[in-house]
Amino acid sequence: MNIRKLLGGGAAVAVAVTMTALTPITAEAKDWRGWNIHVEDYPVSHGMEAFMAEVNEKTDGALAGEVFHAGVLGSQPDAIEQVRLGIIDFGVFSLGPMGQAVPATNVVSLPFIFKSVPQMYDLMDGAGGEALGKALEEKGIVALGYYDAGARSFYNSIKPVNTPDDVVGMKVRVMNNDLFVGMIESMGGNATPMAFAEVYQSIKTGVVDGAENNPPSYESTSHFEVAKYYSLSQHLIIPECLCMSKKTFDALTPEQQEIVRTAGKNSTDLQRKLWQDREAKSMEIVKAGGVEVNEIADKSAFQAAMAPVYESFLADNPDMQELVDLFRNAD
Ligand code: BDP
Repeated sequence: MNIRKLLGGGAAVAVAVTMTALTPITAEAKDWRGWNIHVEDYPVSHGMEAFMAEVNEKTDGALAGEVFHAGVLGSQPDAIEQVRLGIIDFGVFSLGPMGQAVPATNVVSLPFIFKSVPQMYDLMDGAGGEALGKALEEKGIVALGYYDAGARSFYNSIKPVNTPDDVVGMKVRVMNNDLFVGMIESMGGNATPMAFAEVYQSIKTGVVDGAENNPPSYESTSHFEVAKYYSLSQHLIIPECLCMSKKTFDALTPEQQEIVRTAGKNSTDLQRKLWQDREAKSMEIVKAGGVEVNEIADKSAFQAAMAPVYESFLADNPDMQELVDLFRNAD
């Protein structure tokens, strides 16, 4: 682990001086830090570890680093900024919170923008991912691949949600992005933006009634233990980005960049496979834990209730029309 990076600024100089005798500075300087919000046994975490291992192996150890799990390097919005600045070298970020830093990525936070997860893969591996990749790069982030985060659905501690009306008056935690506040308000609910790490306690103590997430996150955080109703609205399909700091990436040789890109692609393929298995396993775990799961076969009422989110997004961001159409009009 790179002690100088952890300590930052002034203290780093003192440490560097005492450490030069022990470690060559050049090798030390290439130690990357990877930010991850999830626990160690999670598809994202395994994907990131595989990425780092492949990079390390193919560069014969010239590029080394460590993945820090469970959000120990800080909150998601802070970590995004740190990757942009090159303080953290890489991370897997949901494009939900990414929208605050890179507005174009907000397009994939619009409810029901993708018709299905397979369609999301097609778009993100093609024109959609390319467009968002450019926008990310302009803000200092190199997108190495788009991970799967399934579809997000509502869960709460009070009752099953079958129609948008069931959300009226409900206190729902959302990720940090105004779009999600608008989404809950469009159904008459009360939205509370909150860090991922605080959700369990907040549901338990009744600060919020519930939240929304994909099955693996609902399960791995134990939210299912305090919110026993899981209603499969699947209103958001938000891909995640294996993101590298452009500062870190630009400092590599062309050969190393190639190795990093290939490892990013391979880790994406692995993560997507692991994701499918984990989703099924997570559903089994929550059901065995006493969760009442309800399907929502016809989602049109939710689509209609959430339509104002599009209107206000496009009214505020007319320049995004083309990008929205690219996603919305895809087959
Ligand atoms: C998970 C995402 C993670 C988010 C979290 C959340 O993988 O990046 O931080 O949801 O709801 O599905 O905050």
